[in-house]
Amino acid sequence: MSATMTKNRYVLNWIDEMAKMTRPAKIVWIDGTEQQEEELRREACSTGEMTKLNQELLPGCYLHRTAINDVARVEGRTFICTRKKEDAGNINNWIDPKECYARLSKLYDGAMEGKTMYVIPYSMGIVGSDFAKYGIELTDSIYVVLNMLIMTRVGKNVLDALGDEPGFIKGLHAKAQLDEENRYICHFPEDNTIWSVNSGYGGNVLLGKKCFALRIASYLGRKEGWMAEHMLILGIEFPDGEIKYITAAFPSACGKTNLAMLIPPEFYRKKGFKVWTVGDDIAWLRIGRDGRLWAVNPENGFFGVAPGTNDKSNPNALATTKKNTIFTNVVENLDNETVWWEGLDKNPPKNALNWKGEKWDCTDGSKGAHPNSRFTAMATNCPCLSNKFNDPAGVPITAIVFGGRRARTAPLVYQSTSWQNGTFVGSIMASETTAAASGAVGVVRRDPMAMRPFVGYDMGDYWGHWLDMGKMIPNPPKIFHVNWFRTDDEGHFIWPGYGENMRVLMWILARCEGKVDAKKTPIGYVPFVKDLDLEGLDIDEKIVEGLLDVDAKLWLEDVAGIREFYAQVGSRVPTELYDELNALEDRLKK
Ligand code: OXD
Ligand code: MN
Repeated sequence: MSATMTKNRYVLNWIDEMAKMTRPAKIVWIDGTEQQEEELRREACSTGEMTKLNQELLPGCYLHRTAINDVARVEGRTFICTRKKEDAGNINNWIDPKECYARLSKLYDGAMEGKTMYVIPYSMGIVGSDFAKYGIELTDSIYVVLNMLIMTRVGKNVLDALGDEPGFIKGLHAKAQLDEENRYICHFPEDNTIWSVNSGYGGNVLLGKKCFALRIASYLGRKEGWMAEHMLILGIEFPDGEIKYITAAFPSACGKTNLAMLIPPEFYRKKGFKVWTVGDDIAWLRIGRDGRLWAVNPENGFFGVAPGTNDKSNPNALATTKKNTIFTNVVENLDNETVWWEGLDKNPPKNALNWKGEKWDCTDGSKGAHPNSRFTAMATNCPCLSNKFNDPAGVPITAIVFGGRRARTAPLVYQSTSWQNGTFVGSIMASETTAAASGAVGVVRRDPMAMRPFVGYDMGDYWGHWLDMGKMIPNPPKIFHVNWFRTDDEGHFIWPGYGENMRVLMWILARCEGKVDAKKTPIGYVPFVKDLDLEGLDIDEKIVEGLLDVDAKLWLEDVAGIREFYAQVGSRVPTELYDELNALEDRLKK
């Protein structure tokens, strides 16, 4: 056993117990030093777990391929194991914790024989800050260690900050046989515990991210009076230097990273506007002493979707991936040891391996990169990283934006009429599914607050917590909904999206400041076209009118879908949300 880095008996006893079950040949503590990280990279390359890329073109960059059956989050195999089934709710999968521990113990039994168990002490949030929460992940995967070193703050200082306390999240991960039938991503929120087995894919195994910073943290947030949300955080700097911050929740693979790193259209840039990224996936929100809602990004890196990332869609993300990045399931260009993915450019490599590691012929119509292929990149390499990224206080939030991928119903943007109505707007979010989770792609499903796969307790209680927070925040952000994805009859996106989304964000901020009027519709406030800044954009005002249109017939169909969904969520849906739904239906019928 390598030297321990703490005397905390809760930590040591737990590691002992887990090691007795998994029986690793040795235990290595991850200290966060560059020297240890480099040794691990070397070892991963020697076993083929990673491939070193061209160090002149992509310094510090590596490629990894997952198993072919292990390429996305597996919601069907993800469980919330509360003692009472009702506390996990109808939307989550549930197993009784005792039964789950017993079932998984069998899968973990001897799973690390002949292998190393790595002990990763990590912090979500800035070590020592009010927002920070600590975790320890035990894993037999160097890939996991190297990703966690990018995505979280790792090292001995985490254990020092924890001291002798028991308050850390206990995460156990073993790859085992990568057996799909026995893949489990299990959360025990009442025990601060996460057990993950038989997967090696990021969202299932980087336990600080979805498992801790969303599922366990949402549970803790309800208990402790704060919120953990699937939201990006960005700042818009005005020419006078003032910066206003927005959080936005979109379902997985719907452009959160692109919006977070948006480059303003030229005419805004010329006036001196800038956009700064605080986070691209997760926000932890607390009420500040000034009565506003403040947000931090608890992560330290980006685990972004590679396909579609290019120097037009997201030049900042692309620049971020040029060094110290781990690519997963992208194309390997054998001529110059670089990487490629669909949508990077129009020059797929001729001499290449696809994401499965097979020789790839880019003319045969097959995809080279997996649609959910990823980059794991350091936040500090991002050219537009906010100087508040490392500020322990976080940033004050002016507006919360919800968004989905909807071909028709939702207009380009609308504003809710109150916090309660905004909570309702979040609760009825719907989106067409993407490749970020296994299953069919392009099917509309309800994804409230983009948290359907990530709430660590009953969804109705979660909405109740939103309503309670609204009562506690003296000066709450205003709540909006956007939809960049309306399509025309041929299925083409109508709104240009990407950097042009800034125009919508500017309307949102103007509304927050009471600077512009809006049209009251049955669903909320919609912009007058004249108030959307369309300068320099080649789009007919009539088309923009169309994007803002609220079709009562489609919305009434949606109301029926919402009723079904609320019924599925069950008895804990707050009555306030039914009041909102009934009132919406009445307004639509008028
Ligand atoms: C992600 C996801 O990886 O939401 O962020 O799947
Ligand atoms: Mn996400």
